[in-house]
Amino acid sequence: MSYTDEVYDRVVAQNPGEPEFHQAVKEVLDSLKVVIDANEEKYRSLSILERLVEPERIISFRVPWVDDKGVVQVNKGYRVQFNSAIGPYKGGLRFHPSVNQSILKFLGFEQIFKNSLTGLPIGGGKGGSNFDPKGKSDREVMAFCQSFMTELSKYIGADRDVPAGDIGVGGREIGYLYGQYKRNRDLYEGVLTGKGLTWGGSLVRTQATGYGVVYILNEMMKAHNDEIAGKTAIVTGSGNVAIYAVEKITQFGATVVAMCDSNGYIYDPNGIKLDVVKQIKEVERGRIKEYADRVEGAEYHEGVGIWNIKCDIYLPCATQNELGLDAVKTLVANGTKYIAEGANMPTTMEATEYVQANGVIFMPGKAANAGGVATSALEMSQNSMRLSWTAEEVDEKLHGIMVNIFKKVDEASTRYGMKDNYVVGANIAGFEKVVDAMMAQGIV
Ligand code: NDP
Ligand code: 2IT
Repeated sequence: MSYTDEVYDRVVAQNPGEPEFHQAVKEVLDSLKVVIDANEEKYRSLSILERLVEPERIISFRVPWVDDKGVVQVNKGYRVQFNSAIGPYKGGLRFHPSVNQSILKFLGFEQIFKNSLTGLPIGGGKGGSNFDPKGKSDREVMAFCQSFMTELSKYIGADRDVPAGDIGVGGREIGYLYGQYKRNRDLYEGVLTGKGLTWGGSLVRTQATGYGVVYILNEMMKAHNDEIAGKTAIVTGSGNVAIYAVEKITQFGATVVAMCDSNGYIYDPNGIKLDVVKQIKEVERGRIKEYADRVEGAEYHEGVGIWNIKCDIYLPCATQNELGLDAVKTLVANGTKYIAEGANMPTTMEATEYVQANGVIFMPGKAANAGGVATSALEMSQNSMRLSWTAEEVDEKLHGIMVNIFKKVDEASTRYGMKDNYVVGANIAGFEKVVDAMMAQGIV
């Protein structure tokens, strides 16, 4: 049995009930097979893969807080500190009722390779809670965040572990978390990213993930003698990543005809009016359904099925495993040519294999959505320098980073004889830097 298969079996046996973690590990190990096989003795003797799939540390804690009715609520809190070979742990916090250890381990594992691809000195981590911010008052969100940070603050720091946002964690939550960290630790330091502009945040961090998806999409389309202008696109979700992917792809000349949330999707053949979506989602914290009430000619469809709409470009920007085999069969049949993942692991393994086998150019999340964490790392740089860059400077650096990621991914896939297989390219290119650092640092 190959070393990669052995380690995968070990992960399944030793981490029962963690299907998302198994899935993320399988995809990476399958890609790495060509690299590992060529150096099997060396990697085996150092147990490199066994170490790579085992988080350095997982912190799991109780989060008690009091709701507006005076009732004491208890949530689970976690931080997975996965790998610090190339820098302090870095990765978002997710607040969503579905959060569990499996999901955070998959996200932390992916983050190792994503952060490596950025070229910046950041290790891999992820955290969060099964707390559901939906329908909660600001005071309830603050009470939860303060309790969560009271415990988390013991384990993080500007040179140790730097969390940020993810699903359910945006500027409001980062503010409450930062305030409590500062109060507990009495340190004004860059311990979180995605901060507000008056207290250490970076310009363009809000837009960075979505913009980065479109910058790398542009590179991959150019490499196939094509362009974004004039194309029809679907962007799933309607949160932070989705909104700024729509903004940028529209600037590049595409028409976005559909978006969604977890209740249903909107179809607007005239092109999504992003100011309306921003008002509903960023200001009112409402449902995407309301778009159809406000925009003439737009339709709302309850439930799933956004992929039934014809498009050239599909950007899944909501959540893991949102895009399955039946959905991609429809996309392929309707002529979709490009998929770039704004979300983390939104496409199932079978669906990924199907689109790759059917001529769709596919960019995996760990490359496509790396602009968010890359700009977080730029926020850390600015905090360390105690200076702020202009929006133009940050955007230019972000653009350069995404162009470089495309080059690295393309080069690695070509080097191993799998040109255009960007899944393999991203996993190998991400792995190479991390494994080099792990080997240099000895058995730790
Ligand atoms: P937000 O909380 O801002 O938005 C999430 C969006 O996805 C919402 O519209 C939400 O709808 C929707 N959604 C969630 N679950 C489902 C579902 N099961 N079906 C349909 N829609 C769903 O999160 P982000 O935009 O920050 O994150 C989106 C994805 O991007 C995640 O996978 C995240 O890990 C990834 N990501 C985020 C980065 C960032 O910088 N924020 C960086 C890199 C990746 P609803 O409101 O109904 O829940
Ligand atoms: O998945 C991700 O890369 C993020 N949620 C962003 C992490 C970060 O530290 O900015």
